[in-house]
Amino acid sequence: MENNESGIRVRRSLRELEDLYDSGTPAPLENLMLAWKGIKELPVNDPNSLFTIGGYHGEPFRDQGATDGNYWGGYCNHNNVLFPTWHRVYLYKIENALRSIKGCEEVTLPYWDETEHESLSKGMPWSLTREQVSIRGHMVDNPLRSYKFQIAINDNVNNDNSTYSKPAGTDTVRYPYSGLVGTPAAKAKSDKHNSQFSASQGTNLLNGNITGWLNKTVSLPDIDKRLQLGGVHVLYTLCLDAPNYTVFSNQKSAASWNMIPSKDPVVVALETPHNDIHLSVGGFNIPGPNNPDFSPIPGANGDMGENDTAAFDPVFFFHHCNVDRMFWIWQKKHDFTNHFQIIPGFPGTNSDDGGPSAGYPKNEPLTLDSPLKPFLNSATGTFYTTRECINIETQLGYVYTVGSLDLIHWMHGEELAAQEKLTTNKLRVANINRGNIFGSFVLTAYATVDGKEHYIGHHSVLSRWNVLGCENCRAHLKTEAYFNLDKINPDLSNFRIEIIGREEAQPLLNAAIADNSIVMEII
Ligand SMILES: [Cu+2]
Repeated sequence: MENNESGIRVRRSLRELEDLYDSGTPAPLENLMLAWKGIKELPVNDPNSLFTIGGYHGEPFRDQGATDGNYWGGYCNHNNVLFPTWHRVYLYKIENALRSIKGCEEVTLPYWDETEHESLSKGMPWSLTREQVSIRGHMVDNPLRSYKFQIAINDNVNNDNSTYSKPAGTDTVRYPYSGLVGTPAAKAKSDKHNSQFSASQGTNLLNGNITGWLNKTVSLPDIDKRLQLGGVHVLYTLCLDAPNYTVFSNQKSAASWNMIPSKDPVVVALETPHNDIHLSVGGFNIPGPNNPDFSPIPGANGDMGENDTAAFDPVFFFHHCNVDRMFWIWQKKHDFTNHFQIIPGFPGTNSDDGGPSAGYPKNEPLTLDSPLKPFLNSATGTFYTTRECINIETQLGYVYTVGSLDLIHWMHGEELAAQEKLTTNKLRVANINRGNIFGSFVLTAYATVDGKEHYIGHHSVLSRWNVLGCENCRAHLKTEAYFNLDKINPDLSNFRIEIIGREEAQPLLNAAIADNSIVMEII
């Protein structure tokens, strides 16, 4: 049923399953929900349990990263060239786990099509937010809404003060709620914060925040429409133009590409809109003062907003499935469905760029043959590599239905080359030291035109709960952001940046801006 005639798994939009469910064919969505219920209930040491698989991404930390903030104790790769492929195999593993549940052998992982019309107008599919759902005639707690930690997660990283620990029985939460419960003081604060919202208010605020992030645009005619940055919809669209895998794959490489002197428009990495969705679901407000829906809720700290526990919230996998779909669309568009290269030595190709993650030594070059730990390929008995998951259909055996931003036919070769090339000045914001920043944050840029300040773009960084006191982070986790200026007067005094982070980090962020250590220049 979820496989096509040739036995290839077909991953559909979650809303396709909802439509079937609402029109008398409930089985595909019901089976998906039963599969999720199944992996959530498996013992924590079962390799197919959500606790085990969700835990590969971040907490519970292992190796040096369990206590040493110089390492990342999770296996996930971010801010480096393994980001798209590590997560590609990760999704494949959870899909197999879902299919291990009795009666769910045909289930495939659906994607949350984040840029189709209904998402843009309503936010998350209802099947991810409804409190209770009917499965085979019984009302049950919706398995896709959250996960209750079966055992405690203990944050033992130096300087974290256990704030990010989660006692057994804690539920994952999303915006506007807070899941910081690691200390009695943090728990008391979160309980008070969370009691402000009923469940339906919470869902409405969440969807309002998500649609704000999705639809954010620049309303400044001085910037050509095609050069305007903006929210998730704009950024997913623009990332499809990234010219090669290295810069498409991650923010570190894209930033280094953007730094090369040229009048080319800003290149957007796939990781960038991906970060935005994490922050919108996890607890960051839409950037920008002129957004009509701007409703700051300080203290929101959902799991999706930091890498530590993001992958325990089921929505993580529906989001990443869409990210993987966008990766495949980019591959089709650029004729990279069977091969692509990693530029040797380019920034973003070293294990230090993102962590290093669990199982990776410091200063190790990342290549098409780097192991994607801890995912074993049963055919070879060794860890999967990027080279083994380039073609989703021939190597992993799945395809996507045609969703938003996808086309049946993509222009190639001459047709593509004949397109008009755009040129622009860019604003570069650099020397933002993530070692001084507590958790994830959003940098927003504004330009003053005719006496009025306008949003011209933002840059989201998905991080870990705490990178303070991390020597390696100080050396390597410098963040940069770039913004297209087109016809805006490039006098630096016309621009202002703002960095919004966690409540606890805000004084440090304000200080960083005030002491002028952040570099701004026009290139
Ligand atoms: Cu992610």
